[in-house]
Amino acid sequence: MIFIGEKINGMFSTIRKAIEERNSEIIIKEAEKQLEAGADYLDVNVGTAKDKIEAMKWLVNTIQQIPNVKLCIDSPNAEVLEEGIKLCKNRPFLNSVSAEQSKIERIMPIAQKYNTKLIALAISENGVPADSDEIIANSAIIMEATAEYGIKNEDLYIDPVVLPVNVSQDNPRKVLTAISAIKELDIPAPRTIVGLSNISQKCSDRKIINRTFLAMAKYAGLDAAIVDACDEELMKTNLTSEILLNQTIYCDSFLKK
Ligand code: THG
Repeated sequence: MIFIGEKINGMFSTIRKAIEERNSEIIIKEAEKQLEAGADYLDVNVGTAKDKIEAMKWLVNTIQQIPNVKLCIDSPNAEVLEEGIKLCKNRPFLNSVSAEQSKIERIMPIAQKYNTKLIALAISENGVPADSDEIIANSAIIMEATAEYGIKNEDLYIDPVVLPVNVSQDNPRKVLTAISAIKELDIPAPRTIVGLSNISQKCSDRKIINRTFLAMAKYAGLDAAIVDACDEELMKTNLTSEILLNQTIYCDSFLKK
């Protein structure tokens, strides 16, 4: 399972302020905290920053003061994505393309040119999918395009798009069904990813919702997740799930990883 730490995101007020003030100390501290907690990659999203390209370049360079850090460059804007990716020393995730033709044409060439791993949202011109069949249909559109651009299934991470359970209670089950189905679309299968914390936005008892859904999604075949890596109980849920799914060998110290 690949974990991508979610915290370097202008959506968080402390990070938004740190980006505005170009306060590298706060950014590096937040990055290191996530890495120590077990994040494999760090999501980098400038949020609503004014000059998004300059903000992204500054963020990437700042975080890369940490040796060997791996990044997931997150933006809806192709130019912001490309400028961030250009600066990455290790092979990054590009987050994200979608099944929309305009996104495919603009963003897949960037993934191809810089040989990134690619996250693709299962969103089409019709918006967020209404059901698991539509997630799968959008995944097929994405896979046809990645095949054209020579992007391997092993480097493609399809995101079925997780919505908050308080506004869309039937979404989690649709996402779980879609994750299993996506893994059957080709051999080798494309990979799957979710933004885990989306599921509990504006809910109470957020963390138990996140943890429970992670366990369920892992059974469905989830390969990667953008998460709050600093939630220790979430990381324990992950290790326990891997024991119960017989993906790691049980030993009495299975939580002491
Ligand atoms: N898929 C992909 N990328 C993504 C997402 C996704 N990137 C962004 C997001 N979703 C994943 N990252 C977060 C980061 C924070 C939160 C949720 C997902 C979050 N933030 C608090 C909130 O909205 O309530 C902010 C709280 C605060 O301000 O402190 O929950 O789905 N590919």
